[in-house]
Amino acid sequence: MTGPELAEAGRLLAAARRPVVFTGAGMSAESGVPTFRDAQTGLWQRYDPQELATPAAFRADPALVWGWYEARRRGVRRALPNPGHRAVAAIQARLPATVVITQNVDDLHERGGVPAPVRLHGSLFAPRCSACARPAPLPSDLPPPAGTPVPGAPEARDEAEPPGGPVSHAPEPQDGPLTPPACAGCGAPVRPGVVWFGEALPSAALDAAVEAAAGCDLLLTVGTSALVHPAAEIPVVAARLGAPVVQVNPVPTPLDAICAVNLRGPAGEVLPALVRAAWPDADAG
Ligand code: BV8
Ligand code: ZN
Repeated sequence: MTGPELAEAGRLLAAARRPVVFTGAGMSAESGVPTFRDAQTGLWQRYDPQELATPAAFRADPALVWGWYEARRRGVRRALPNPGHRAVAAIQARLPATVVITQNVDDLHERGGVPAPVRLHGSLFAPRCSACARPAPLPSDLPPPAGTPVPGAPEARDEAEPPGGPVSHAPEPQDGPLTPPACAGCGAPVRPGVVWFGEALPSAALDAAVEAAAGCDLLLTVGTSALVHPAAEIPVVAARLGAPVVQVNPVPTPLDAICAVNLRGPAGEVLPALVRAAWPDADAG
């Protein structure tokens, strides 16, 4: 990607001191993690994610919902951070005041070099009891994240692996309903540590996100359709308070109108180019 938009976005990033990077599912698309817009595969294709990701669905069929999250957890474990994730880490390395806010429940920001993103919708890797909220252990047979050297295992997959080409070393259990474990404390079913539709966002995360957006001098929104609320309001908070908003998305979204620059392309290509445009000497990660 080149052109005047990229140059302008690079100028805005180079001038920023307190940027916010706000990400959605598109950030992880090139790592092979399906977005919410992408059709589901296998058993899950007949379910609407927005229906499965609800307390009602878990009450009605805990094994179906737990199985879905287990399948997503394994998918993320097989995935690798893409050059977009590493570019976000490069921005934070260059500007330590950078706040990364994500709607994603995968751990690719952390594995891509951003230690503590603000998680608005929770994580696939923080199960807890559905009754007493006691944290629960991850399933013992969960494979380690791709790229993690496994002693004695065939050569661990290296970064050169084509992005999005998930390769699993462990045979995958049947992809389907799975009875959730019981809480070690009260015996109730364990649930995924994510925010379901109809549930309130964690107030600490939401407050931190609003505060960062209100105080930023640039907001970079990456790979979100901006249809899910209240998360979709975060870029609007920044724009209302005068910060320029730069969007990275291959297609237009409801945020187009508030953006100073719209960069139409995939995050894994655009973000490294943006870092190079801002800091020609920088290693984009
Ligand atoms: C709540 C965790 C109340 C679970 C998720 C106001 C207006 C309208 C509706 C509402 C409203 N306020 C509340 C609602 C209801 C609802 C909502 O927003 N509904 C929408 C659908 C209309 N919100 C809620 O229910 C929220 N809770 O309101 O509670 C309350 C308050 C107090 C007390 C009690 C209750 C909770 C919402 C959170 C739900 N949980 N995730 C899980 O993951 O399983 S949301 C989930 O979906 C994601 O986290 C994410 O937020 C969203 C998906 O959006 P995106 O990430 O943007 O992804 P999407 O697939 O849509 O788009 C991908 C984009 O990437 C596309 O634009 C594509 O072009 C682009 N792209 C593709 N490839 C690339 C790319 N971009 C760059 N590079 C690429 N390579
Ligand atoms: Zn419990």
